Amino acid sequence: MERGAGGSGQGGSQFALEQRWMRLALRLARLGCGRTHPNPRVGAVAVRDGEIVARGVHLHFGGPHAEAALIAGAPAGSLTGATLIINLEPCSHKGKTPPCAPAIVRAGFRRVVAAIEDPNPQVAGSGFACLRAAGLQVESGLLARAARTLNAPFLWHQATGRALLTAKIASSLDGRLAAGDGSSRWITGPHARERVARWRAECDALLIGRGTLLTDRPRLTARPRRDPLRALRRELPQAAAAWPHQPVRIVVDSRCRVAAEGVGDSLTVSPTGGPWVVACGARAPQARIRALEERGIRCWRLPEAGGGAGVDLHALARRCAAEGLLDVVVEGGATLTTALFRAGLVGRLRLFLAGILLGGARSWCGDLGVTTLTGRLGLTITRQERVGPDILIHALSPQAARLLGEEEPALPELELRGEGSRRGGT
Ligand code: AOF
Ligand code: ZN
Repeated sequence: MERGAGGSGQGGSQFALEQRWMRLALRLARLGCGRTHPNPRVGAVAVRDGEIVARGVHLHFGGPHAEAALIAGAPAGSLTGATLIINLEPCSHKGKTPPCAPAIVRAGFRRVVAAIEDPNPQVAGSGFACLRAAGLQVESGLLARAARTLNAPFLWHQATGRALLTAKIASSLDGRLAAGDGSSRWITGPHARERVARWRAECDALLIGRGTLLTDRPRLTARPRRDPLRALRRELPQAAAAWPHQPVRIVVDSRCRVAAEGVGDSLTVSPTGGPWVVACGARAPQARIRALEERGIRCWRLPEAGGGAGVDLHALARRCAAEGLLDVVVEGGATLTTALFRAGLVGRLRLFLAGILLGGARSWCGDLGVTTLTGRLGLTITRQERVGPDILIHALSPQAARLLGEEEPALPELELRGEGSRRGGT
């Protein structure tokens, strides 16, 4: 539930201020993107008498939680009677670090404003309960939607045990990825490419099919020109040194053919990026696996789907999560993307549309097994934006939409009744 829409007067201005502080907590949390997984992205702000007195962020996996970092860096006595604004419920369990809720009580806070509850079964409301039992005032729900979006991979993993796969596509207005001769550089403009570079710097891993590796030889490195969090990062030298983060590069190749085709060499000659992984099937020849591993490329041997369909993609999404990689961006090609949609594994879609028509057969989406309209795969379009000359559409699968509290897609017959008459329900 999103807290407190439509405040007014004294209460309203206090609410606007708290929203501003929560936005700062979310920006701080974003500094941890690509580094905290499989843990969540968490930022915190302490406020007393209307002033920010301390900030904290969870910067990397295994490191101090945002609350602990905040408390450690706060001036002596500054937290007595203060309010803690944080994008996730404080933890109450002892994991790699001590529990945060009792530390918040000891630090002298009077009130805690959180965005969302932590679904981790070790927490799941017990952090709030611990704070309340000690007499602190606790509220939850402020900017909940933004907080769920930021930690969508963590929430998805808690709910499904799998990595959250986001399909990224850059296509022509008629949904084509390339012209008839295969040329595809560049369909979208530099603004869209910069956006993709930032996603790469914030996700945990990139996933491509063997065909894309062979035809495009993508480097799959994060090379953004501008850092949207530059100002914050300057104040936190630890975060500055770590930017841009380089995601793990995963190639799906059921028989490990990249080893035989000499592509193994080109995998090792882009040292600026993250580690390469080849996700292969149980029947991949051992000699090829060894050849890749000798070059320092990891191979994940996965179960195979029936009927010679290659790697079991559910097993792949679970393996990513088991490796701690929760936020995985799929960068092509059409065969892999289609197979992932067919398997119901794509949680999010980010579709760039360029104002060009290419015609032909190279659509970004192949056969989904939909033979009649009622069998369609419904997505919830959550946002559309202009990115330079291109359009970017954000959409969620039904499962992701439910989890992230977004609306179900409107039914065509309801759309006819005019704007606003959408089917509700989460
Ligand atoms: C974080 N950072 O700032 C907060 C977290 O294994 P541990 O001890 O690091 O605990 C991880 C869990 O703690 C995590 O899954 C989440 O439920 C909770 N809160 N985690 O990594 C933080 N506040
Ligand atoms: Zn904690």
